[in-house]
Amino acid sequence: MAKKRRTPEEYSSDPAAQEMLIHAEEIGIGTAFTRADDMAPCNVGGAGMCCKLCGMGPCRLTKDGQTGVCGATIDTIQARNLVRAIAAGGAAHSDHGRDMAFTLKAVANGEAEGYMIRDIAKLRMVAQKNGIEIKDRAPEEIADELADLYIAQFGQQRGEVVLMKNAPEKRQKIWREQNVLPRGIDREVVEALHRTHIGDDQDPEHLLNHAVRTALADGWGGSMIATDISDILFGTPAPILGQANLGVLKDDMVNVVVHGHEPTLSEMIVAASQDPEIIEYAKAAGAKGVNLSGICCTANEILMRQGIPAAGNFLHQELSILTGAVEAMVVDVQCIMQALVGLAENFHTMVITTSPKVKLKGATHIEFDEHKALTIAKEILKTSIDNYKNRGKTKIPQHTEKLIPGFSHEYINYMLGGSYRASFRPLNDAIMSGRIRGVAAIVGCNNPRSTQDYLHTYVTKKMLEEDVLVVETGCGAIAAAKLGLLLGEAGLDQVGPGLSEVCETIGIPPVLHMGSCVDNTRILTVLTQMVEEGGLGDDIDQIPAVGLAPEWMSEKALAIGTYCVASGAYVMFGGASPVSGMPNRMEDSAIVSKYISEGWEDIYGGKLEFVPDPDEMIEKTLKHIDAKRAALGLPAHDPSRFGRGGDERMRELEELPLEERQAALYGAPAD
Ligand code: NFS
Repeated sequence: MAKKRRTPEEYSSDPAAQEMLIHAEEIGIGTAFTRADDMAPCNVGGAGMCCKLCGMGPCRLTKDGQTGVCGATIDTIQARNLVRAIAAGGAAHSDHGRDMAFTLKAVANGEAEGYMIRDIAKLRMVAQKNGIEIKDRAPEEIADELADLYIAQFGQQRGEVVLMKNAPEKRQKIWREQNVLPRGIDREVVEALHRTHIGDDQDPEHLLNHAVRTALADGWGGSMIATDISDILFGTPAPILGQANLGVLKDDMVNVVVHGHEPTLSEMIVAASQDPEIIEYAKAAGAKGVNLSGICCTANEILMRQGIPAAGNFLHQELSILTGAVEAMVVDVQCIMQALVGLAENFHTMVITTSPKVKLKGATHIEFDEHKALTIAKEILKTSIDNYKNRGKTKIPQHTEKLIPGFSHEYINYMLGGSYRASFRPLNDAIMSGRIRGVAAIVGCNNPRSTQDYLHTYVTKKMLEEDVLVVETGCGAIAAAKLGLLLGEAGLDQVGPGLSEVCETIGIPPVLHMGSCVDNTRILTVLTQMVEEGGLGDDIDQIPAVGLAPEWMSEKALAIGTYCVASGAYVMFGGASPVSGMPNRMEDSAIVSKYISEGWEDIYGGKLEFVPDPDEMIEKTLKHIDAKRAALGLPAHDPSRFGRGGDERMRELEELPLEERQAALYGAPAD
């Protein structure tokens, strides 16, 4: 019997997606949305209660007191599964960082065709922070030494990963005391795999300790390396006008969609697409030119640096092919659905894999090599252009929204004080005065088990009403973009009065797009700089801030959540918990959930919780922010104090008798 299908509105809150899903149904093609309907998730595995680490199992633990064949208890099994997921997520981010480091090395040595060091100021800043001499040295020389230092962090066996020093002093002390400072990035991932092998580490708390160490190696290690080097090679992002959603595809142009994560390839495709030779080639094929757009974090990388439009987030990858207007989808690593190849066979679209690490059966493989990047990028584009003639009927939903991405921590610092007074002071002051109640980082994926973009945008909108400044990355940022929440002053009427005052004064949108998922490290840097600026405590856990991943699905999200918790943040995930257990049936299956929440909070001041109900997530967020405000001795959030424009307020004051006016302006005189 066919499973019950959800309606297009239940699948996605994005009208472009709804249109494409209706189209898919009409032409009888399945997508992740319908596959999610057809595939009921396994309750036992989903709750983390299945162990398949050895050949004596898989062991499904469903009764109180039951153990695996080896005697493993439910909490050990859940902890092991979580550690493995975090190791995989951290490995993905960090391997991306490693590739960036090798590219930097090649650029420094003049061996990387087409690349250059675009942001010398950032190179010098990062090098100096890492103790590398910068005086009287050429950028290439500095870059070479920095590349060597960063490459060494992966294989380092002893000591501490150098980037850990970027965290507040107090935080580093906690990590040192807990013995969770990563020694080397690869070492922690390997040890995570070793410890979770049959018959190794079987103390859940001890295992979860290593989950923290592995996640820290990602957040303050591999991911931070990826962000630093991307900025050095391609420029530190600054606000730029962009567009998002499927309407960015063009009927009269060769549409090439780049999808995945690493900017090394996508940046070169951007460069190649502007090459006169390629434009001519496209024109000779009967098109007006090449129209590039991005999906997932690749979209974020080229959107925030080059203003290249984003065709969409994770769940848009299939939908973009369904338009029939995509000549090629060029992918590298991570978040690429295997279903793309089968889907593309219904159209003329070529799926082109490029990474030596990622192949899909049936896709065209054009392997990328940073030493010959521009040549390969041109080859990819020519192959895509050659495919234009095969295009059939198209159906491009006419939905796009403008956005302003590009709020790197450097830019936030600059915009708050200008070149001469760049500082986080105004942000801290706005939080201390109560204009900004707190900060929420809303990040992470789409998940076809919930309505696409709905949770992201619902929670974001509620936060804004409550004067909570929102920063976003990854697919969450694209969700907000598609809804028009990342636009200057356009949405300020829906923003709380205090936050709206701040946004108007500085001239920023109330939701700041900070980049891709590896760029969550920018959020760590902002939090650290807020601590250093003073007035909000002496460690990250004291700042009135939360991290939310309402529609998470990837192991990378678990790694991010964990390093944020270890850094002191309260992190809530929506959707299902991979360690939920079945507490009603098996009491011990709640041990791990309790430990990553209350246990980690005792140690790190941050906690990890899974909260499927968005209203509960919002309530908990505000409660946490208010509690942190109270602990810092800051005034309680009171929106009635803010929100009237300066002129309006002056006119009101003019009506008052002199004494009252003075009291209102300067406070009541002291007795
Ligand atoms: Ni992040 Fe970026 Fe998107 Fe989720 Fe995938 S693209 S690295 S994992 S789905 S946010």
